[in-house]
Amino acid sequence: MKTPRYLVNHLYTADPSAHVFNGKLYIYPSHDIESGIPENDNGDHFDMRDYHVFSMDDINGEVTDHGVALDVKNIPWAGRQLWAPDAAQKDGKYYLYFPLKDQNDIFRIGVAVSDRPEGPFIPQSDPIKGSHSIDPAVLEDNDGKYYMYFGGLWGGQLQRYRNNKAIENPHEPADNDSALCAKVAKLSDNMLEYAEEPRDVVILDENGQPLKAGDHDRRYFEGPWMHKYQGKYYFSYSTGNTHKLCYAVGDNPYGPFTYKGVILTPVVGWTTHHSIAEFKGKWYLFHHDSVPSGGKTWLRSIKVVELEYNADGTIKTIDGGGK
Ligand code: FUB
Repeated sequence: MKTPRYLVNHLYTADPSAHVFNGKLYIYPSHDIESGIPENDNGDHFDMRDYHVFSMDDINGEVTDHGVALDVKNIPWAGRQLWAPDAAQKDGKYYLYFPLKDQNDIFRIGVAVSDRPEGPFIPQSDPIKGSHSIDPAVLEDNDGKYYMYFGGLWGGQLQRYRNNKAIENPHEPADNDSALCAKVAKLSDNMLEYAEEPRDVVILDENGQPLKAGDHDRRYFEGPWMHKYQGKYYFSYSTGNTHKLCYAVGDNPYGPFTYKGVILTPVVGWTTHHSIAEFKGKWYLFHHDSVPSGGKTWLRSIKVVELEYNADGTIKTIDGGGK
């Protein structure tokens, strides 16, 4: 399969995080709805209220919708906006990580727990201590350690922080300064907390210099994902306002990572957000676009396409079909 295919058409879904648990493929997407809130740079129109989990036995087979796995009305600390989630498995338990604004309209990252990969998930009573911003993505490394990557600019509020502390006048750095970075933190043994202060995920250019804030074609914006291929760590992400999915490669989960190129050119819609998973010996890119809704940026549909590597470990660029 090299032509992207839509996975479901009975719901609008986005931000698909795919994992293989117990030999089956599970997808943890956002569930887009028509909220009636006008589109703005703060992303208020992405006013999602629950998650559904999907599973597949085969990449070309049927997609099972397991129904509502977590509802905002059951999250004790909830304000609004359930954005892009991810999941992890440890010792027979499943953890759903999700960004949500608290009652002060500040994005935090929450955890909900289940005995089953498809949920339902029971939310913890508070967000992860010290968490901020959006888009959690969890790597289970081969040594049994788990790392959470997160962060998003603009509506994702990353520009409100420096060194994990809120600043008085939220702003992005000047174009010639180093770009803001995604963050990474090792998770605690119980999977419910950060085991350390989140660190910067630094992306270097071809000269070994951190990407600049003005380098909108390559700098990190949101939607982090980490996968391992042939022993290397592939950090991939969205460039936001230039609408690309890019990647950078490093030797360990913390980086630094060296910029390598574009995985997916822009799609129809504004956001682009993905995950990468190996299933039955092939690699796949899960992503979304807004074609089925006629281009409504807040009503997206998830897709899958095979991902191919060149012999040197670089990824072959896929055409997203947008401009
Ligand atoms: O789905 C809401 C937000 O849009 C996600 O959290 C971002 O990554 C972007 O896809």
